[in-house]
Amino acid sequence: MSRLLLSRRRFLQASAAAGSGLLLAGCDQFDFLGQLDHPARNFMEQANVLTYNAQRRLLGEQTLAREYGASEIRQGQKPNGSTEPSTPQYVALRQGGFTDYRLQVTGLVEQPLSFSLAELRNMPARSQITRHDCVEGWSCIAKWTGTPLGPILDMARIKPEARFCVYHCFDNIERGLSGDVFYYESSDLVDAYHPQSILSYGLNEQTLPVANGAPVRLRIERALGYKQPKYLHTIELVADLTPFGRGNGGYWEDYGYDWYGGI
Ligand SMILES: Nc1nc2c(c(=O)[nH]1)N[C@H]1C(S)=C(S)[C@@H](COP(=O)(O)O)O[C@H]1N2
Ligand SMILES: [Mo]
Repeated sequence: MSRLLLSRRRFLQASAAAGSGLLLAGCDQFDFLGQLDHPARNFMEQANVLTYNAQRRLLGEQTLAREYGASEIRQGQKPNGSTEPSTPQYVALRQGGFTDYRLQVTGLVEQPLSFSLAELRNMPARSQITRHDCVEGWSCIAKWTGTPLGPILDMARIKPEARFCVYHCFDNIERGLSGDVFYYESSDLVDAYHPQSILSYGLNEQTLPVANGAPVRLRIERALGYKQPKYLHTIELVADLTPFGRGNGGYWEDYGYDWYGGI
């Protein structure tokens, strides 16, 4: 079912439940949406009456990825994939201690934004000890520190037609005769607004190392390793993922991995 479609009545019921301290039990109560010709679904497809912001606030708080204690951090975060981007742009930024780095928020927003690393570090921070699961079959528990993505998207004022964030990275993971292929990823807005989705600049109490994505990498804690883009430079709000890469929403998705990639 689509997690972004809710009728106003259902939404208000759910809001009241959330407001009174009741937890929403997953999506089960909205399961009628899975029935293709259900009148409620047909109604809702036409009646896009809610602001996306309000939906995301509510639904984004559904389930947290498990968090661990400090004693459960048993090893460093194993670097994987790109570990040392070699594009001139990245090399120059790195040599300058990332003082010229800017994170851009672009696309379907009323207010495009750009943040320096210092500005990101001065925003409200969150730390979380979580487990990173790579599809190659290894896991690491690590402490990630960063600023939540949701408030940044609010500052940019997302347009109603925006449905996904595309995360553009500095590393040319493939260098071919037909040009460079840069790592990219994407998520829906529920995952973007999830309280554990942070723009991470700290790892295990240290500055995020280059091998793990310096200066900024996104954590989307309910997703697998390949959904954790390193070397992030631009967050682009879009309505459609098909124009990017080969159209499947991410570098590894273009090789057949699942787009949602949940753990
Ligand atoms: N930009 C970029 N992000 C990336 C990758 C990459 O190669 N480039 N690899 C992904 C994969 S498959 C994994 S498992 C994790 C590895 O993160 P780590 O090096 O911090 O362990 O980053 C993900 N994000
Ligand atoms: Mo991975």
